[in-house]
Formats: sequence, C-alpha cells, structure tokens
Amino acid sequence: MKITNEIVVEKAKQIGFDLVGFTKSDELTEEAANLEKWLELKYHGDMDYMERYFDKRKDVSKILPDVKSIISLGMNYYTGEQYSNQKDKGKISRYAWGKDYHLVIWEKLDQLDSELKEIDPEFESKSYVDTGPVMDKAWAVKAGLGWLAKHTNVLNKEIGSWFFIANLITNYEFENSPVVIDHCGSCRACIDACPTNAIVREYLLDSTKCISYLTIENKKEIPDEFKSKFDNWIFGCDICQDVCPWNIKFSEVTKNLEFFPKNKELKISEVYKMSEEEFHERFSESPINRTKLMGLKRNVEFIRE
Ligand code: B12
Ligand code: SF4
Ligand code: SF4
Repeated sequence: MKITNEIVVEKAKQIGFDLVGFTKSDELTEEAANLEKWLELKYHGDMDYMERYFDKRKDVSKILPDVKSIISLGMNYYTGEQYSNQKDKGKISRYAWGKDYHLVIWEKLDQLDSELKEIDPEFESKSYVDTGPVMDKAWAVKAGLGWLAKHTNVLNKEIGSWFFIANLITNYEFENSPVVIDHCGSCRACIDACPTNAIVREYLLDSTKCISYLTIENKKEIPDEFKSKFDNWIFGCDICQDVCPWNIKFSEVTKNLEFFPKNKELKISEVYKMSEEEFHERFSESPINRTKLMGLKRNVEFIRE
C-alpha cells in the first residue's frame, strides 16, 4: 500500500510526535552558504564537528542516494514547571531536565520507520535527531514546522519553541507542507535579554558568547569577561526562549512524562562534593552526562567564584 502524508501524520502523532511536516529534499543552497559564513566567522568556537561533512549537510542525497523527501518532526518538551531561583542552586536548561532526548526520540524514530515499512516495504529512511550531519532547523523550517526566529530556534505559532527536531530522510515522494512566514515582527525581546550579547544581530548567534555553548560544548575555562553574567545557569541557558512572547502565550505542557524534571536545579554544594560514581548514577541517562563531572564542577565554580 502507498504511504500518504495523512498516514505519516497519524502514525507520528500516535507514537508521540507533536509536529509533522514534509518537504522535498532539494539541496540547501542558501542555508549552506549561511553555514559557511558562520563557520568563517568562527561562531562555532571549538565545535569542530560543525566543520565536518559539509557536503552532507548541504545535500542529503550524499546520505541517502535515492532521497526524495524529508519528514520533519517536532517533540514538545515544555513541562510548565518554573525555576525557584534560589542563590545556592545552579539552573539546568529545560531541555535537560529529564531523560536524554536522543534516547527518547531515537526509539520513537525506529518505531515510526518500522511501522511505515510495514505499510510499504519499499519505504526507506535514515533518521536523525541532533547528532548527525543534518541541518535540523533548516529542514524543519522548509517542512513548515515553524520559522527560524531571531533567537535562532525554530518557533511554532501553536506551541512556541520548546520542541526538539528530528528528521527522516526518505526515498518517498510526499506532498510539501506549507511554509510558515516569520512572525517575529519588530520584537527583539530575546536579543535584549541575552546577558552575554550572544545574538550578535537578528537571526545570528555567536556560540562562543552563548551560555549554552560555554557551559556544555566548551571544554576549556570559561573566559573572565562572562563573570557575573550567568545568572546561575550551570548547564545550558533558556533566557532568550523564556522571554519570547510566543512561548509565554502559547507553550503547552508536553504529554511525554520522560521530559519532566529529575534535575531542574542542582545544589551548588552538592556538585562540589559529587564523586564520579554519584555523577554516573545520577546522570548516565541525562543530557548532563555530556559535560562529565569535571565540566559541571567548572561551571559551578565559575558562578561561585
Ligand atoms: C551547533 C548547535 C548549537 C550551538 C549553536 C546554536 C545555533 N544557533 O546554531 C549552541 C551550542 C550554542 C546551541 C545551543 C542551543 N541549542 Co543547539 N544545536 C546545534 C546543532 C547541533 C547545529 C545547529 C546549526 O547547524 N548551527 C549552525 C548555524 C549556521 O545555524 P543557524 O543559527 O540555524 O544559522 C542560520 C541563521 O544564522 C541564518 N542567517 C540569517 N542571516 C544570517 C547572516 C549571516 C552573516 C550568517 C552567517 C547567517 C545568517 O542562516 C543560518 C542557516 O539557515 C543543532 C542540531 C542539528 N544537527 O542541526 C542543535 C539545535 C539547534 N539545538 C537545539 C537546542 C534545543 C538548543 C538550546 C535551546 C539548548 C539550551 N537550552 O541550552 C540552545 C539554544 C541557543 C540559541 N539561542 O540558539 C535544538 C533547537 C530546536 C528548535 N526548536 O529550534 C536543535 C535543533 C537540536 C534538536 N535536534 O532538537 N546549539
Ligand atoms: S541561550 Fe542564553 S546566552 Fe545563548 S543566546 Fe539565548 S539568552 Fe543568550
Ligand atoms: S523574543 Fe521576539 S524576536 Fe525573539 S524569537 Fe521571540 S518573537 Fe522573535
């Protein structure tokens, strides 16, 4: 039987995705040119992996030669809970409160892929969430999941920007979803609220100034110029999304219980004392695992010194 857009939407929603869109897999000419400029400006800092596989990021036929369409998927992780803002606690960004989203989403992508293959054994796909050489946001925008907003996250009119993006690169021809126009208008709340001026101009982020990069991806010391600007963030940062009027008005609580907080804030004194065993036990299935204990300790020392 032929797989239609409607079948994919129904299956993906049953499995737990909140947003589903489709687009043809044509080369990402403009986005790849922007990526190239961004790399030239060294806005990726030490994220060397962003320089690799440029050809695949631009042209997904280098990943799946028979590719025709992309199915782009969004999964809401907003739980509605807020921070206590106590001085003795370090804040973890929302995306890392619960179970690692890669683990959650990979499983669901496999399920979607096998359910679609059951309908038509000719269906082939390669699925990605975050880690592969795929421009997740660019495909999400082309597939109508939202617009690339001034804070550089994809923003959806119905649920805001608190969602992860996954993409299925397929050999199937689907109807394109309508593209969503930019609704940022004259607002610049995110740019004005960023404490480190990382959004250097609308739609343009210098990672080397972004607290998310400085606390997670950066493996070096955090430069002194950012002292007293972190507002107790010790793993990622949500300020630009927290102030966004679309998120304030339209965020909806996720149905996925795995994203509910296990680690919303960490007591600074506990992190200081934490052993490798405790860290492993507590964070092996959490995104926080990425910094290792050494990185987390560096981060709390930075906000405390
Ligand atoms: C590298 C990376 C980061 C970097 C850089 C962020 C960034 N803006 O790209 C850092 C470490 C800072 C980061 C932080 C975060 N990340 Co991140 N990250 C990625 C990753 C791996 C690649 C993104 C990428 O390709 N960046 C390259 C630049 C070129 O892309 P861009 O900003 O979209 O650039 C466009 C604009 O700048 C535009 N542009 C317009 N005008 C101009 C002018 C010029 C001169 C230039 C150069 C460009 C330009 O063109 C570019 C391409 O279209 C993706 C996963 C993936 N595989 O795609 C996740 C991803 C983007 N991250 C995600 C998340 C959740 C986060 C955080 C919220 C986590 C947190 N709470 O700390 C923060 C958000 C910070 C922020 N304000 O963006 C989600 C976003 C989901 C969404 N709804 O959009 C993704 C998609 C992961 C996923 N699969 O869900 N991340
Ligand atoms: S995540 Fe934080 S530091 Fe990074 S751009 Fe947004 S507000 Fe600025
Ligand atoms: S805060 Fe304003 S400018 Fe920034 S992403 Fe939201 S709507 Fe766009």
